[in-house]
Amino acid sequence: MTDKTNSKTPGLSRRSLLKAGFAAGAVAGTAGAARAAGDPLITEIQDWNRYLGDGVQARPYGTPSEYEANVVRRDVEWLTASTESSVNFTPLHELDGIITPNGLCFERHHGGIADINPADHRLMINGLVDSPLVFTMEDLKRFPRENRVYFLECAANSGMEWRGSQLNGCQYTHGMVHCVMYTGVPLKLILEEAGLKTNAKWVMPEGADASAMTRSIPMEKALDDCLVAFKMNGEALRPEQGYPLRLVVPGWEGNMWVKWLRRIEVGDEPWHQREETSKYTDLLENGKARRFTWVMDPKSVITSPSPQAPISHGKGPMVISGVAWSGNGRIKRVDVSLDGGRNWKTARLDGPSLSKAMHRFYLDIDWDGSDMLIQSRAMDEHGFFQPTKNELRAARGENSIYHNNGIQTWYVKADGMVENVEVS
Ligand SMILES: Nc1nc2c(c(=O)[nH]1)N[C@H]1C(S)=C(S)[C@@H](COP(=O)(O)O)O[C@H]1N2
Ligand SMILES: [Mo]
Repeated sequence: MTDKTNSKTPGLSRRSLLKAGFAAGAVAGTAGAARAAGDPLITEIQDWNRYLGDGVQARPYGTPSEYEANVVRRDVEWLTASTESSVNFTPLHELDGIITPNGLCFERHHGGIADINPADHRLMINGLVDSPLVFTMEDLKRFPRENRVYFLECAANSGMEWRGSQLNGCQYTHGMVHCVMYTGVPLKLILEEAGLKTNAKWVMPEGADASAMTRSIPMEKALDDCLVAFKMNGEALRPEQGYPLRLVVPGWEGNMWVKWLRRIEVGDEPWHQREETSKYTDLLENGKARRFTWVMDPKSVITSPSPQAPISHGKGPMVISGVAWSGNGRIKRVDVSLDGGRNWKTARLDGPSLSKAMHRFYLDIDWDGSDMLIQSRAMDEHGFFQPTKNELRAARGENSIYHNNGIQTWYVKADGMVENVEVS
């Protein structure tokens, strides 16, 4: 290298620039841009600028920078008895935009991850059809296919919060949700291929995993927007997301999105499977249970600042950011409160606004450095909005685990640290 600035000992001119820089920095005060003037990271050539980097085949399948090693799915050990029937959580506090990267989509399985060679995978359609059929993966890829972005939320997301604020971080309180672009064949086309009998009113997808997950889905939904999907974000489904085939049931609770999809039975009434009777029902105060509560109602959460993403920069301009979604359609508006729900400001929705997909919102504020109780409240295009947690409890009692879409409160302290709290 001939460039003098790349020589080992910095020249006089650089040293004096450095001094001048420090002086300028001191005068300029706290503004971020001015601080850069005396920064050795600006005035000194760094190793990564000096030496060649890795070549093209160093990372045949790309992974994030080593500095992002903390951005991972995490579980809560005491929450479940085994790792095979368990859950981990999407690190929402580290993400932006509306798409969840494949390797960070939360996982929920009831019998571990099925390990399936796609060449050995089959999808059977039987029951009230003219001709029962069996498809290979290759057969399925010959049907016209679609690309759609949808959120998937487990009905148990925020389930721990029914009894008060518990887990300190939106990853744990709200991380049983992800949003990806699926490529798949409309379920309608596959059912039509088999030919539906006139009394065909329900379908029952079944998984090829050890739990053989089965749920009843009404025919109107099956013929509306369900997909038999084989790709997520452009590449094959991940094994933990149902490789090689999963059902996509837009806007409805995650449990119905059967992974490792091997069979769809067509019937004239629901099957009352375990997962729709003893589980995924909501026990009310009077001893009765709500059943078939399929749609995921509007919900939102502030992802930053949040307990895992405290404010580190002190008072001044900052961005409050979060996500909102609704199983009914698009999010129309998100309001943000800085004072525990007394006053509300309308947040800025940014990025694509797609039906039954995640929406990103921002509120750009000038923080005066005092305590805040921050909340977000989503409203969808049909006018449904998020209730407070106490409104939810008044309507449904406190026996529930599922379908908690109550407004979340984060207590932001003057030092920037954040805690999960509830306001009454
Ligand atoms: N075959 C099968 N499908 C399944 C499950 C399962 O255990 N087995 N879990 C369900 C539940 S409860 C949820 S919330 C979603 C989770 O999807 P994910 O693991 O892609 O996040 O898959 C659903 N589909
Ligand atoms: Mo779930």
